[in-house]
Amino acid sequence: MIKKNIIFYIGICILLFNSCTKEQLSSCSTNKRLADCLDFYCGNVVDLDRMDSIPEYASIVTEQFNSVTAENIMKPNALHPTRNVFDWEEADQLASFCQASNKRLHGHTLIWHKQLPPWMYAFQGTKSEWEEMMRDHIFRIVDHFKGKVTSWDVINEAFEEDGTMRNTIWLKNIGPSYIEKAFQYAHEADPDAILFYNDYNIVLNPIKRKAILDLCIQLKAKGVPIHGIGIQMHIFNGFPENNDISKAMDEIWNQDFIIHISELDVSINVNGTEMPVAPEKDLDIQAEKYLYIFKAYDRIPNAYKFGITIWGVGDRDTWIRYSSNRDDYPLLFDDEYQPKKAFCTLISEL
Ligand code: 9MR
Repeated sequence: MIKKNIIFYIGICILLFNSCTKEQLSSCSTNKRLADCLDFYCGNVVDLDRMDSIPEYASIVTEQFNSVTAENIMKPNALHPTRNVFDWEEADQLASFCQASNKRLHGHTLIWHKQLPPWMYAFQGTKSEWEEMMRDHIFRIVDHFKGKVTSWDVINEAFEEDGTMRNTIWLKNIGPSYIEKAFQYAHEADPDAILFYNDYNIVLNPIKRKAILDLCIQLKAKGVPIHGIGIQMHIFNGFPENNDISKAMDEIWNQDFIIHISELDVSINVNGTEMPVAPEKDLDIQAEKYLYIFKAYDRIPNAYKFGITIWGVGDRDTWIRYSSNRDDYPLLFDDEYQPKKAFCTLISEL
């Protein structure tokens, strides 16, 4: 059930919110919508528990963004917990929220090596049985969300840093063709869905970028329905260099692939030192980095802009703190959900 407070926020924000006009830009206020400052979609990842229990979180998601990615509830272990059972409940709630608040929903992710249900890791079968299992997984999910989910990360993180294909259960049991098959199954289920290959270190690592791009070009030439590349963009204040960010984007759209900056966050603590408070100077650098990325993205041709998705709302929500176990402040809002320098800079400069 979609909770009442979410519906309440949708109503309030329609009444209160100003669009992003130049006259209103003198102060940093969350009464200006980030999405209104842009002519491309701007999204965030959503966690339904936080949506329901933290009003500030819910209001930022509802008010500032016009696109949504599920942080975890549309991954294989959540949607497909046992061989013949799919669990749509939470993802359906999210889809209803997106429909009610007029937000685009991006599906993340169909095929990955992580967050798979135990039965999938343990599956035994011939190559064709594996293909059939993968087809059933993809087809049933994409078909269920047809008309509600605009786009899918069909394949997530299939390459290693040295440019070889990651030795996942999919590669081991089906072979390299699992990638093109996955795109075909998704396309069969929803011919209107925009289909992405999504990965990290695409900017930082030219070897990995080339391997991904080469494969995508080759598949597209064969008629495989692969439309875009998701550049996750989990980056740092100091790197990658700004020029490299633009160069990587240019290389991708020049090959006729739509670009989704799909998981943006800008870490300020590369060394993982103790950092109980975010230093002002680092937050200033972070703001410039965010601004550069948004401006560089804005410069690519409109036809190739799928949008930018930020990977978390307030700093306290970031995956970096609990996955990498380090102090960090990589997002647009602080631990109390107040706008940071990065948010204010985007609102005033874009
Ligand atoms: O943010 C997600 C976090 O809550 C999960 O614990 C983690 C598990 O692997 O996945 C995080 O999201 C990842 C995304 O699905 C794929 N790219 C990297 C993201 C950060 O790890």
